[in-house]
Amino acid sequence: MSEAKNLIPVVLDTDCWNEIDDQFALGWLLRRPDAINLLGIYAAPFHNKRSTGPADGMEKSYQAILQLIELSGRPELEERAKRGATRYLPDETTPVNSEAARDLVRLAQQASPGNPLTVIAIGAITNVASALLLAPEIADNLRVIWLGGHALHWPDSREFNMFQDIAAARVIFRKVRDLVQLPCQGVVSDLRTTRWELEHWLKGRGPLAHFLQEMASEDEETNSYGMVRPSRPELDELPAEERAALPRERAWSRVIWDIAAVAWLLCPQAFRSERRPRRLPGYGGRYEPVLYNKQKDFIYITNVDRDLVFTELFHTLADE
Ligand SMILES: [Ca+2]
Repeated sequence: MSEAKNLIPVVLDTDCWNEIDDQFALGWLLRRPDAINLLGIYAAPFHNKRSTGPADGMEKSYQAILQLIELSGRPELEERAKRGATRYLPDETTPVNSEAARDLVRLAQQASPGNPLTVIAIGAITNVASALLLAPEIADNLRVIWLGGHALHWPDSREFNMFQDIAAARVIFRKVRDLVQLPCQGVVSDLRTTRWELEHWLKGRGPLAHFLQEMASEDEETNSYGMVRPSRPELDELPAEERAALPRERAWSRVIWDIAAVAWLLCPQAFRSERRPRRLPGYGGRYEPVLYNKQKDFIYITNVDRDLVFTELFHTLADE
């Protein structure tokens, strides 16, 4: 029990099935029981081509969370996975009640401003906003690390996690005292990796690492970058006319966005940040003018060193 005193109490809020990056982030947390006390893993709603709507996206994310827990050999965490919202916030004052939101309220009520609960949020932030609307008194007991929106110098703020539920994002920016924002385009977009790097570090290096490598390699988006071509030895054996008919191979790399939020906690030396006055995410796809109130600043990430982050991530995911 004394060991638990040194662990960071964390919950993760994740749209785990929306693409391939959430699984890397969750896998990273699951592989650090020496540092993280993962108290809750919440499924967030999402709607893109991998779901038929927010409810379906949430359910698929819940199933993906359970799969990762199993692959990581941490069955004791299964009961900490919770289903989240089946819709986005209808407005900025009405919560979407869910098992996840209620669990977050419960855990946050056990925390305090001096010993806050860290919330890593890597999807539309509906569940966290709903908890704050259900129990406004928990606001000062949370430290929220959110991957959402774009950099302030980017032409707009129409980022997937943000635009799906702008009302929720505004609740977070208004109410959370201790807030870290990791902007996607312009900052986190530096976190690119390649097929070759993933194979080198993860292939055959344990069930979780191997799963993540295969998932990334077989993903439709990855293949759209030109990975459908045969590898070099197979290519050389093809008749010249078949080789000539293949599409031109492209260089490619891919951003693994969501690992940034975990890295902020476990690899802070990779980041530069500054305290800035808050600007609410606007409904028109831009940040609004500066909001001056008692919670007037937040931690805004300006740079990330991708080599430091991926070194830490790969060493953690792979069996040595
Ligand atoms: Ca995500």
